[in-house]
Amino acid sequence: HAADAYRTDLMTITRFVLNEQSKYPESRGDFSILLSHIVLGCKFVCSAVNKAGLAKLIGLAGETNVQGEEQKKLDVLSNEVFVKALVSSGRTCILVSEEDEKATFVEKSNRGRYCVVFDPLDGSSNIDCGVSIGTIFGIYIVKDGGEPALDDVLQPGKNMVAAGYCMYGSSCTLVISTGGGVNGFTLDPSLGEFILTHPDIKIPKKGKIYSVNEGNAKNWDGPTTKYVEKCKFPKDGSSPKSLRYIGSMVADVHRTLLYGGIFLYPADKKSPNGKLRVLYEVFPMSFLMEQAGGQAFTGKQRALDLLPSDIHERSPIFLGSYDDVEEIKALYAAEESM
Ligand code: P6P
Repeated sequence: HAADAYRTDLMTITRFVLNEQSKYPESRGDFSILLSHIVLGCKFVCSAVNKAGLAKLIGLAGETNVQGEEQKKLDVLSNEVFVKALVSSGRTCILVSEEDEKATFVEKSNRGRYCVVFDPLDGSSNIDCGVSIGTIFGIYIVKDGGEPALDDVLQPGKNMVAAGYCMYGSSCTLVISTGGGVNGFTLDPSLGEFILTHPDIKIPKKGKIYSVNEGNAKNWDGPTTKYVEKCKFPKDGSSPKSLRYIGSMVADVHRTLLYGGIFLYPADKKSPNGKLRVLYEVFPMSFLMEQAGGQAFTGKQRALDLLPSDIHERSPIFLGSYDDVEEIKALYAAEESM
């Protein structure tokens, strides 16, 4: 049974992806090589995050990133590690990082077919208090012919070939989809390997949790206000939903994926496009939710249909259990028809 399999028949992420890729006879193993470099980055960040308190890596590096936020040393470190790992894989041609204003175009001699969009350390404002943080990534294949250009990464999320996140918490968990469902792997530090621990994750069709920053309630629009009201004061006699909000997207989304419910970062009067970034927060998490049987909505459309025009563009996002997202879609549709 599972314990024996764990001891003798280790399903590592490398082996798992090789199995997946063997379904595509034309695949040349490039994706597996790319993924092994992403995994290397995650292992490094996991180790650095765990040692942060000891190594005094915590605290401001004094620099600010393109978002104008104070960068913590771990942000800087994580970004550098991922960029170097991805370039050295020889399988990438464009990189977009939350930490870098401009996209990185890999020089010709070391180029591959993949474009990786990533947030190397999302939720970094939580580093100092030990709340789980994470790396989020999405992968596109460069459009045919021609020199790599920005429109190779300004594609709708539905064109991603893979997406995932690595959560640095009580354990280091990597959740990924290559289009055939969602699987979770946990790092065994004694082996230095990610082992399959959450095969074929499916999100419950409906959940009992809503996850939103209620502190923004004053600025919400009508449908969001109505929906949250419904969560707290259900009119159909059902029990109110519980509120769980960690303020670290990877942690909030991971709980939503496993337990069900809905995660919301709505637009508001102050931020008409919400706060979360399309390419490396909204798209990867929406991709995973759909692959796990849930859905993701921007308030106007299916999140993965969105066509971004800027690499750091933001969008409102409502994602999670299929039925819960349906409810907020109905409220926005009703508003549309008024
Ligand atoms: P707020 C963290 O800074 C982050 O980018 C996401 O990880 C998280 O979901 C969101 O911002 C939290 O934002 O405005 O609720 O603090």
